[in-house]
Amino acid sequence: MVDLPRRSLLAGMAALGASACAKINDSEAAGSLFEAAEDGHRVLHRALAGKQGLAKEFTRDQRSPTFRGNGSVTVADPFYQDQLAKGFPDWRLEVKGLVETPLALSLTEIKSLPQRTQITRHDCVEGWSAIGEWQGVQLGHLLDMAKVKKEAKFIVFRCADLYAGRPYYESIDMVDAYHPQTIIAHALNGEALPEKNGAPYRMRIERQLGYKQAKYLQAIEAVTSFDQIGGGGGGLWEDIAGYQWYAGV
Ligand SMILES: Nc1nc2c(c(=O)[nH]1)N[C@H]1C(S)=C(S)[C@@H](COP(=O)(O)O)O[C@H]1N2
Ligand SMILES: [Mo]
Repeated sequence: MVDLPRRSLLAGMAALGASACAKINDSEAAGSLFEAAEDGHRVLHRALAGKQGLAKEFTRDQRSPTFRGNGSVTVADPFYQDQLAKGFPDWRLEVKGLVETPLALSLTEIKSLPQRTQITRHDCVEGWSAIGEWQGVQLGHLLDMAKVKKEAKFIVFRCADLYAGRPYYESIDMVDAYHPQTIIAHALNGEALPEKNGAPYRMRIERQLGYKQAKYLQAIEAVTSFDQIGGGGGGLWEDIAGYQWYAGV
């Protein structure tokens, strides 16, 4: 664990205590109490880990023999299936929203950018974990290429699949967006990303739980707020099951 000034940890704990107490007095605020606790979790997690603390990385021999597919394991869209069969020659990853230079990148272009490889553990809230080796480009690099505007507060990930009949999406803040282990992965264990794990790209945001790791990534959008996107919760699971938006591990 990163050594941190005791003051910031105490400040985090005070924020958690103060917001929780304020809400307990508010009898109709079950939802807000949940949010206050979540906010406290975020404050504490950041205080403990430091803004750029790294998730643990593993060795090659610690990798799981298989990395299961969970949630959507395929995309019904015929264009997707056609591209999958051909190796995604015409698939473009868009970087859009609050950027000065919108991008539409091919798989070849993504692979020609500086690469990062990381062996990390994925933790799903359903109660399983797996260790895999991911390779891809840092999200921060793409955001710099697109010249993300100062007013951007969140990055939204738009996916090609439907889950429970809705487009899968997720979002993170700018601290996680520029975290060195936040990459757009196109390879798993040295092979092209399999269909079940999100081909051609999936997010790896190593300080966050499984449902934040958006698969079948189609577009990256910089926004000031996600209130008007999907159900307004910042992600599909946040919308349909009340999962926490800040899912720090
Ligand atoms: N597009 C998309 N991304 C997704 C999901 C999904 O259903 N669709 N499921 C999430 C959940 S709950 C988990 S645990 C992981 C599963 O990743 P895996 O299929 O590589 O194991 O992907 C996450 N990202
Ligand atoms: Mo999950």
